[in-house]
Amino acid sequence: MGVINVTPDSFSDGGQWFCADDAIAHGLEMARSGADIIDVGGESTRPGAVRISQAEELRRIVPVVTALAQVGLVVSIDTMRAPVAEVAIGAGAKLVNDVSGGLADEGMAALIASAKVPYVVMHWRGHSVDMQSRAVYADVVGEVVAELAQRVRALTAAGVDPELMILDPGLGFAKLPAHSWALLSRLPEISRLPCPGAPFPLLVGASRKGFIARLLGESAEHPRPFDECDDATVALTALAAVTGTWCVRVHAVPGNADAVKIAARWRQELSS
Ligand code: PMM
Repeated sequence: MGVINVTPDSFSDGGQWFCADDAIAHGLEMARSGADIIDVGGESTRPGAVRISQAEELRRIVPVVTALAQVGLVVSIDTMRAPVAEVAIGAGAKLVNDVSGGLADEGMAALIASAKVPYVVMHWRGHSVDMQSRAVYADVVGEVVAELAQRVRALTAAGVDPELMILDPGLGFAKLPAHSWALLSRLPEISRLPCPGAPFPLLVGASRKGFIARLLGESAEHPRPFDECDDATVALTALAAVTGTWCVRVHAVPGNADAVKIAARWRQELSS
């Protein structure tokens, strides 16, 4: 999954694709480089980000979703708002990526239940403005599994087909670096959530995140710049894909597409 943040302020690629024409060209380029899905988002979720209006979110995403869907690409809409997801589906989006797992908008479950599209349910503890104050865990993997299981049950009760749910541990969202590393090292436990529908496909969004930048930087005060974290992202992609992760959400597609192919060949050998 290749990412396009049509935002002026995302931490990883903020401003680069804010103009619709640039965003569309980038989506086409990522598809040529091997992305199977193009994830279009209009609202930044970097730690501390303040929400934008629904009208502004729609203004940003509609031309990009429309143009990429029109040429036959599989487009995912990265939104927490049901009305934005609905417009995007009308414009051709085939998947909804909701970083709040349905918690930010009580209308989301009903929309997904009726639209019957694949739905990414990410682990989330609240809006970006103060989410890092909620990064408090005694057992991060156990708590993320329990909280995702709660979301899966609530969404299923609201009519969402569990067969269409994709789970995501929400790396960096109300997580300190140690939490993200613990979750990455135990991905299969998240997939095997104790709910009807398990094992669930997993989506992992590690690309250019702060926990990688901090590991590779000279010191905690000097993290590696985000756009110099792409090789490390490729390494994580290979590790996640080898454990059976369904999808990785990344900014720089070519190296990650190669890593996914390598991991698929590795898994073929393991199962033969
Ligand atoms: N991370 C970001 C935005 N959307 N969606 C999913 N499903 N998982 C993620 O980890 C995720 C996401 C924030 O990162 P960005 O600013 O680099 O897009």
